[in-house]
This record gives sequence, structure tokens and C-alpha cells, in this order.
Amino acid sequence: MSENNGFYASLRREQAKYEALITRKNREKEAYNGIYTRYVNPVLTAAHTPLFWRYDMDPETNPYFMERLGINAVLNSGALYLDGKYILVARVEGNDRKSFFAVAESDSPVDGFRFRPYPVRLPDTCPEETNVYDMRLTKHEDGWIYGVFCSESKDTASADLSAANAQAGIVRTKDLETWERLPNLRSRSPQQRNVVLHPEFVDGKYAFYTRPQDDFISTGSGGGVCIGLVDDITDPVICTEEKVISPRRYHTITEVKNGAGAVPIRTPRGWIHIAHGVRNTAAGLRYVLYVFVTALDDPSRLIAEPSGLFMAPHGYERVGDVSNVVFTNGAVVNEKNEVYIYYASSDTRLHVASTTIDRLTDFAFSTPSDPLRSVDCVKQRCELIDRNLEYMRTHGI
Ligand code: BGC
Ligand code: BMA
Repeated sequence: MSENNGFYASLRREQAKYEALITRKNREKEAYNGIYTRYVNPVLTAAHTPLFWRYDMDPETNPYFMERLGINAVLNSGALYLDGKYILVARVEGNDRKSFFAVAESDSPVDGFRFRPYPVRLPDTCPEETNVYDMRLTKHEDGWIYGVFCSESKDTASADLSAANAQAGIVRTKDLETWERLPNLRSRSPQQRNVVLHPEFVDGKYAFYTRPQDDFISTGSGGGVCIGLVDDITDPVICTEEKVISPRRYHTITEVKNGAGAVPIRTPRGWIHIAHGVRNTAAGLRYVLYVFVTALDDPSRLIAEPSGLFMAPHGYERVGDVSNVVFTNGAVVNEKNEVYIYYASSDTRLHVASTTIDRLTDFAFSTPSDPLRSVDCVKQRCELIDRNLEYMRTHGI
């Protein structure tokens, strides 16, 4: 068998596997909590990236049909539901550890996602920028689609080789093909990650959810997820105080850090946020998702804070490049008021979970809030047990 035969055999086999992967139908998982349903297959993985992003397709220059530029992971994705299509702007990480963005779309919210032929080519306006990741996509009432992402640079002021600086980069587009880069967001915080643009004007201004942090990893004195206003999106400076709307608290799922996740979802009873909370453990940081709600007439006013986590990593989701992590930066609502939450597990792959506006609202407003001490948590649970046992006794359940 000549090398060429080997090349074409490998190419055809991999092409067939790729098509089978992309066209594979997803199905719901059996696990039940009444709040949302997970799906069996991830919606995007490294293997979903086109073969021609990774292999050299010419047998002359690639006789062994080898990956030349491998992809390590596909994870945290911004999401939009636009003209009947589900659109993801995923974080794709090469084997070289650099991330970039790529648009994948499907007619279905749960399977069939296919990447466009080229990744997003961001205008190169920041020579110091080394890495970009975690884009939140906001369809703003001003008519633009904005992408707000983390722009990471080396901290040249520090002697530590891995010292870094995180800022919020901003791009905007009308077609998800051509992206205009705006200046990075400026705030009083030396660093920013997990910044999200609110979809509507607030007091006639652009509203950003921010997460002030003292340095690259540690939020330090940063009190939690904040909101701040910007007059001019082309010169984005937070002109108001960054007001904490979802505080970090001792001995809760947000003790070490929290951050805005998906763009908040407008519902009749308030803006529902699906955010992330981080606590420290002997095995490292553990990232879970949680929910909070702010008022429609004042998105800086917290009106519901259901207790504890909304989603934690389960089963094989626990394992990956950064284990024990679930993270979301995108969720969509369709015309049937179904909600699809795109979440990544362990910085490795992207999954979907489905729910509805009614279920999310019921979860947000009818879950009691965290009483913050074990003794009060026991009281809270005993009240539920009392009510249940009485109801079950009188109703023959
Ligand atoms: C990584 C991110 C991570 C951040 C903080 C970055 O260099 O690319 O995935 O969230 O560091 O740990
Ligand atoms: C964060 C995020 C994500 C990542 C997570 C866990 O700080 O910005 O990129 O999923 O860390 O590593």
C-alpha cells in the first residue's frame, strides 16, 4: 500500500466520522430535577472543528495525514437565537493554548452545530493582547450585536512570568462575519473578567455587568457581580459607581469569586441571570452555576436570590483540562419560551440543558434563599419536611 493510499484511507475515514458526529441526534438525559433537562451528547467538542482547520489536506506535504494544528478544546460559548437559527460563538483553544472565537450554527438548539469555514478574525487593535476568550453575545436595542470578551495580556510590570492582566474587549457586528473592534472597557478596577453587556438601555445609557478584581486570579476586595453605566459605547468608560448586584458571601457557592454568565433573560417578573460562583477546595477551585433576578424597572435591584447552586458538574463533566467546572456565557430563548443554556464542563467541551421561562421563573422565585448558617438551613429543611408530611398524611400521598 503506498503512502497515498494510506493518506486517502485516513482522510475518508476521518471525514465519515466527522459527518457522523455532526449529524448525530441528541437526546435528553434521564436525570430529573424538574428545573432543567441535560442532554446526552455535548453540542460542541474539539472533534466538531472542521478537519481542514487541523490537518494539511495535501498528501505531498502531509504524507501521514497528521494533525498539523490540533485543537485542544471547545468550550465557553456566547449564544443567540436569530431568525430561527441557534448561533454559538465558541471559545476554541488550539494545542498551543491560545483561544479564539468561531461561529457555529444549527436549526436545532441541541444538535447539528456546524462551524462556519473560518474562525472569527478579530481586528488586531491591541498589540499587547495575547489571548481572548469567553465572548458574551448581546443583541442590543441599538441594533448591533455586541461581543464582550476577556482580553488577556502579559503583565510586563511584574517579574513573574505568568503574571497577567485581564480586560473586557468589545466588538460589534451585524452579520457575525465582519467585526468592528471598539476600545476595551475602562472602569476603576485594575482588571476585569466576565463582563456582560445588558441588552437594553438603562437611563439612556449602556449598562455593563462587571466583576471588579484586584488582580488576575483573585477578586480580593471585589464584592461580586456589579452593574455600571457607559455614556458612549465607542469610548466605553464606566461613568457611574460599579454597584454590587450579586454579592460574594462567606461559606456559600460564591465565596471566592462570582461572575455574570449568560446575558440576562427578560421575563415578565424580572431579569433572570445565570451566573457562576466559585469556591475553594483542597482539590482546587470548584465552579458552579447559580441564578439571581433583578427588577425590570431597575436592573441594579436584586429581587430574588434562590439558595445555592443551580447546576454543578455531574459524571464525566467533572473531568477535563480544568476539572470540577461548569461555566456558562450563553443562553437563548425561542418563540415557544423554551430556554437553552449552553454550558461548558471542565474547560473542555460544550453541553446544552433545556428549560422554560415558566420553570426558570418558578425556580427563581419559589426556591427559598440561603439562610447562611447550618442551624438555620436545618430549620429551613425541617419546615419543608413538616409541611410535606402533613400534606402527604392528609392527601394520602
Ligand atoms: C485562562 C482562563 C481562566 C483564567 C483564570 C486564563 O489564562 O485562559 O480559562 O479562566 O486564566 O484562571
Ligand atoms: C474562568 C473563566 C473561564 C473558565 C474558568 C475555569 O476565570 O473566565 O474561562 O471556564 O475560569 O477555568
